[in-house]
Amino acid sequence: MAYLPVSPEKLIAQFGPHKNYPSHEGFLGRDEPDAVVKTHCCFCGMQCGIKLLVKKNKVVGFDPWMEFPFNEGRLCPKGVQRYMQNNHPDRLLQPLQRQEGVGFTPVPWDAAMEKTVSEIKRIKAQYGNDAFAMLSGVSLTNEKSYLVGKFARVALKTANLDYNGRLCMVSAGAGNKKAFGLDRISNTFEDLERAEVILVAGANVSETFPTLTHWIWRARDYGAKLIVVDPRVIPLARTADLHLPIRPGTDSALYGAMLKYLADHDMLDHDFINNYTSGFDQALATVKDYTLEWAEEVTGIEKEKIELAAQWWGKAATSFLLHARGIEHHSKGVDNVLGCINLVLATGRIGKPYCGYGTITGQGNGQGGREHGHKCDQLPGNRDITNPEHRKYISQVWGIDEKDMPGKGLTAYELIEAIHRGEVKGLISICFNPLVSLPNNNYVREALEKLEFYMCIDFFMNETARHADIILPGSLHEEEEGTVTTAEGRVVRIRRAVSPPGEARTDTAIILELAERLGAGDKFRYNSSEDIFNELRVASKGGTADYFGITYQKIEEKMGVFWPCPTLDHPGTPRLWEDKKFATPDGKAHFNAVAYREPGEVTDDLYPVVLTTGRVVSQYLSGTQTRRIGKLVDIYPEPKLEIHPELALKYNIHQDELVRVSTRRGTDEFPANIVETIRRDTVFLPYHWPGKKSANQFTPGTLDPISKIPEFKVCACKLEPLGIKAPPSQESNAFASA
Ligand SMILES: Nc1nc2c(c(=O)[nH]1)N[C@H]1C(S)=C(S)[C@@H](COP(=O)(O)OP(=O)(O)OC[C@H]3O[C@@H](n4cnc5c(=O)[nH]c(N)nc54)[C@H](O)[C@@H]3O)O[C@H]1N2
Ligand SMILES: Nc1nc2c(c(=O)[nH]1)N[C@H]1C(S)=C(S)[C@@H](COP(=O)(O)OP(=O)(O)OC[C@H]3O[C@@H](n4cnc5c(=O)[nH]c(N)nc54)[C@H](O)[C@@H]3O)O[C@H]1N2
Ligand code: SF4
Ligand SMILES: [Mo]
Repeated sequence: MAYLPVSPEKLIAQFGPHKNYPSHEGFLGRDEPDAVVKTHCCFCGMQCGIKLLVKKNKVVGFDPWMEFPFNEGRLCPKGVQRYMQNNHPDRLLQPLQRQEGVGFTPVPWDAAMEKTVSEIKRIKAQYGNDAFAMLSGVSLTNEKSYLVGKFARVALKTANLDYNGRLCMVSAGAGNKKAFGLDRISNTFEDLERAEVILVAGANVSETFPTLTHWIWRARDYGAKLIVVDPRVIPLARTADLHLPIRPGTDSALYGAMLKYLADHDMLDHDFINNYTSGFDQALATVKDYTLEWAEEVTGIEKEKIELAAQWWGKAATSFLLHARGIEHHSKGVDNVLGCINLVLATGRIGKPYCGYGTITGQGNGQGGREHGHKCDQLPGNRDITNPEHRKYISQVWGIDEKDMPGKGLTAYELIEAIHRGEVKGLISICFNPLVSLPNNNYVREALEKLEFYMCIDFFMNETARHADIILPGSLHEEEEGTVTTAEGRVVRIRRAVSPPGEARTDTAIILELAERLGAGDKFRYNSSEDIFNELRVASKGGTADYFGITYQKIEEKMGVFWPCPTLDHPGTPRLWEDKKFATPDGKAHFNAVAYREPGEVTDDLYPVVLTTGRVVSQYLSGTQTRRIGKLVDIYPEPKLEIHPELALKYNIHQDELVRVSTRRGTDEFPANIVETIRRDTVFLPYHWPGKKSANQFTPGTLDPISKIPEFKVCACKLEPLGIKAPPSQESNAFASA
């Protein structure tokens, strides 16, 4: 379903001048708020500016923050409902302990902490330090991401720390590091405005980054041509000049064929290729046989459309290429990203006004959270945990001996495999709901049951927490100071509007106390989030993600600062590569040879239909937060299987009929939603639900060999109609109490 962002002009037309529409000034129907706090939305990577209205230590509403440059007051359906989490009846207010035969019972903080710490010590003593693992998430601020990274290495002393960005941006990160030596979008979204061609690959922008749609439409108003690559006619594709309905899992074939076409028709920037890049000849040699006919065969896109896309891309003076999880959630995710980058480099359109490239970061702090060291292979500043120089520098900042710094650990899904093998026995998770979000979740559930001890820090009881021994009530976004880095690379301030209710504590306070009780308190002396940020600045200094020159005050004054920002007098870097000096060891941008390879699982006689998974506009990720907000549930109460009328006819499936979906990993039933907006050989299931409604009971544990991202976007399934109409959804009443 399309969501059209509301422009400030429209609001003013509808409600009159600012003071007349529901704001703190007019504040129709409510008391005056005690405070109005300028902060950012807690959900996606756009990090729209928002003003929260606070009354008696509760967030009671919001106001648009017109001056924040990216969204200029616009918000999407999730943004306008986010405040409903605060003061929600499901909020965890006390530590809980699971007791056999009883279930969860409240316990005092001291007992919950003591149990956790004694189990950590026992497991480490019995099985070794790496047998205790930690999983983290990038809804956490930069300060908390940094703190978790340090906590795991210095207090837990484990190598096995990873994070939910492993399911999200790692293919893009790995591709960007290979090509540019640095992992950030090249330009701000404002540079979309005068791009002549915009290519959007595997990004359902209007539903997943709704406020970004505005910048793409602005470009269209100036005459830009919009190309959308997606197996579905997503809302953005309905306003595109060219839609390429790709067969899932075949993107690198498309970009390879386009590269060959550019070379065959001499639509290359030779000066840029010769002077500022390496590897072009090899990249081109790899795709020498990728004709338009071959690409049509592999991708299922008519060759005329591929040719037109290549011509538009080749001839444009300015352009912007954006991609998201549609091309990245693959066992060839890094290849797909490199295929896109090759097209950008071949035409030399980067590092200039209106010439941009980048992945659209998914989670709220998906950008900052992938820079400051809670990945299994990373130290702060996007440093490498296996690099002796990097280890030495961070050990110095942390005041530890380098030989005590753990090495590279296992990635998120590999940790689940290690639990099955009996190598990992204990787990802490914060800000992650792996039972819903990891692939092959029946296998994940079995792993959780095998753990000897599991502790979860969250503000709601998520589905994974139901398998925990201890649950600690942590904090919402609006309950702590901090910073996040938006999808544009802009570091912005998150403001504390209220304090945690009941006995809930801030995430930071919980981690600091655990560190203290584990005997590492002397390494964790901070009086504020700003103290942590100031240490992060030093730790990032000299790394590729250099934040040293960014201070809380500077962010305040400039409404955000773009990294890299290496010195205090540096203004920050909204546009990368203007000097054409790339962050690779040789200073050049690297082409990479990308040979097309099939997805991990292809269709066959038993499983003849392609299944792909993703999102809807009103639900967020594993749904822990948005499935609790009534108005968002009402927009899309439960998962439906999108299927094309021709495929429905073939299997005799009717609208709203229950369809049994089976893959090699699971079987369950979903109502059919027959739509013409999807390929005839593909079905789509949104993934925001647990248990019987979960898409991840079907997805495989196949990983990209480099990024270790799971292949969420393609597997083989079979469909059987059950001849029964699906009962009306009970979701709104059953679940969402706000
Ligand atoms: N409403 C909402 N917004 C969100 C989120 C949310 O959960 N809900 N999550 C946030 C996060 S963390 C993320 S990562 C982003 C994700 O943002 P997106 O990547 O835009 O979201 P997805 O729905 O996962 O996938 C995007 C598109 O990929 C297409 N696709 C599937 N297979 C292929 C393929 O093989 N090739 C190509 N080219 N396309 C394919 C799907 O049809 C889908 O339209 O959204 C962020 N914003
Ligand atoms: N099939 C399929 N699976 C997918 C995807 C897909 O497209 N298809 N997409 C993948 C992607 S891109 C992503 S990003 C992952 C996301 O996977 P998850 O990280 O599991 O998703 P979330 O719902 O964000 O879970 C975060 C948990 O953290 C809690 N939380 C949020 N903010 C805070 C905070 O500030 N402090 C604390 N303590 N807790 C907090 C929430 O309440 C929630 O329980 O899912 C992946 N899984
Ligand atoms: S676009 Fe993203 S950041 Fe903006 S309001 Fe919606 S969910 Fe929040
Ligand atoms: Mo994500």
